[in-house]
Parts: sequence; structure tokens; C-alpha cells
Amino acid sequence: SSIERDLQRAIEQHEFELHFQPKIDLAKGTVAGSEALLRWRHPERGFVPPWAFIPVAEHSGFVCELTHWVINEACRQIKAWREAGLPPISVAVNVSAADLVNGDLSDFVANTLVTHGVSPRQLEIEVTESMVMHDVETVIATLRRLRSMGIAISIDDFGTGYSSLAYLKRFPVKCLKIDRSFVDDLDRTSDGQAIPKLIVDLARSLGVKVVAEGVETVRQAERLIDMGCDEAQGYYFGRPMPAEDFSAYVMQAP
Ligand code: G
Ligand code: G
Ligand code: MN
Ligand code: NA
Repeated sequence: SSIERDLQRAIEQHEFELHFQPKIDLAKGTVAGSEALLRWRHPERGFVPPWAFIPVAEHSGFVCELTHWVINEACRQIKAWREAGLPPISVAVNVSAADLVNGDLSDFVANTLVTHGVSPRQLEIEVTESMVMHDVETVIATLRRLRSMGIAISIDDFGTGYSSLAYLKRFPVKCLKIDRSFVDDLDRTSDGQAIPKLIVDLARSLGVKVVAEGVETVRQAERLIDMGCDEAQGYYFGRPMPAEDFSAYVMQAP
């Protein structure tokens, strides 16, 4: 497709950029980390949202090249923030199933960390439950290699995929992210607390961290604090923003 051809050109022409959304430590109110979200500034089409090109890139196999760009850019930014005197902030990047099945992701990550002199503790990887369904053994092997390098793995959109809880025991998971549809329900329905609470308790008993996504109101934040959720992200705390805005955000944060 024309989008496919455009994607290759877009990398060469530096049309992609990462925006960063803060993750807030709910107990302390401090910035606990960030999630990197890909943005495409197309010269004619203007801003192209991820849902319009990531599925295309996944379908064509180009997504692996895109993920490499994202990981390199995340590491470059971590280094730039460090050189600017910012406190160390972790960056979580989203990857696709193809990145895990191809198996070379851990080599690429290892090399890129070395190139930029970045600690593996500052880079995190977000995967979805559905990715586990693709070639389970290969995916687990790739995730274990990443984990053994010191990279934290989060399960994104937790509770929305088709998967069994059994994989949680086999996966080197560091964190569950409560999908924003469940966070929405927190102040919409009377039983809205049930699923977020269940995920918080599950994370607690597995000994993993839990992050709520899509927090838009103070009420949602308060309910999540009450149930013992560790971290949250969402428009209430901060939108995904360009790197310069994100560093200003961190500078003025508690
Ligand atoms: O803000 P938002 O519109 O950025 O993101 C929409 C969707 O695109 C989310 O599901 C998010 O996980 C996905 N996404 C954003 N950036 C990336 C990326 O760099 N790689 C992949 N694979 N998905 C991304
Ligand atoms: O699937 P993933 O969790 O990676 O995607 C994050 C998506 O959620 C991005 O599109 C991001 O822009 C969006 N997002 C982040 N915070 C909020 C929020 O508070 N409300 C809504 N509606 N979307 C959000
Ligand atoms: Mn994500
Ligand atoms: Na999500």
C-alpha cells in the first residue's frame, strides 16, 4: 500500500517522534516513569495517529523496523535527559507480536543500550496478552532474555485479551496495566470497582506492580489509591507530550 511505502520514507525523513506520558506513583505523587507513544508527522496528511499505521506496519512486517526506531529513540532520549540533569526516568515502549516472535529483539535492545550508555533498568517493554497467543514458546524465550538483561516487562491492556491466567506464572512479568475501559467504569457503574480491585489483588498476590491506565478524574485516582494501586497514568496527570514538555513536567513535579 502507499502507507507501507510511506513508512520507510518516513523513517528516512525523520517524520516520526516519540511523545511521553508520565506514570505517577500514587502514594507519593511523584513521577515514577513514562510510556513512549509513537507519533507520525506526515508532510501532507499531517499528524497520523498510531491506529492508522501500526496495524498496517504489523501486517507488512515493517513494524520490526519501526520498533527498532522506537527503542533507539527512547534510549537516545534517556541519555539526553540524563545529560540535561534530569533525575533518571524509565521509558516503557510498546512492542508488537512480530518483534517477540522474530527473536532478535533482545540482541537489538542489548546493543542499543550499550550504544547510548543506558541502564537496562531505565527501559521497559509493554506487551499485550494476545501476543502470548502467537508462538508461545518463542515469545516466552524472548521475554526471558529481555528480563535476564534487567528489562522490566509489563502486560498492557490487562484483562481485555483472550488468554488464560496460566501464562502469568510462566511469564517474567514485572507489572500489570489495568486497561482504561475498567478505569472508566470506576465512576460510571456501581460495581465498577470489582475488576480493578481484582487486578490489584491479583498483582499483589503475584508480587508484581500494578499501573492503572486512562485515569481522567480525581475520583478515579482516589478510588485507585484506596484499593492500593501502585501507579497511574492518564489525562488527569498528563497527556502524552513531546520530550521538551515532558522534561519541563518532570522538573516542576513533586
Ligand atoms: O496515544 P495512542 O493513540 O498513542 O496509542 C494508540 C495505540 O498505539 C496504543 O494501543 C499504543 O499501544 C499503540 N502504540 C503507540 N506507540 C506505539 C509504538 O511505538 N509501537 C507499537 N507497536 N504500538 C504503539
Ligand atoms: O494501548 P496503550 O495502553 O499502549 O495505549 C495508550 C493509549 O491511551 C494512547 O492512545 C494514549 O494516548 C491513550 N491515553 C492515555 N491516557 C489517556 C486517558 O486518560 N484517556 C484516554 N481516553 N486515552 C488515554
Ligand atoms: Mn501501552
Ligand atoms: Na493500554
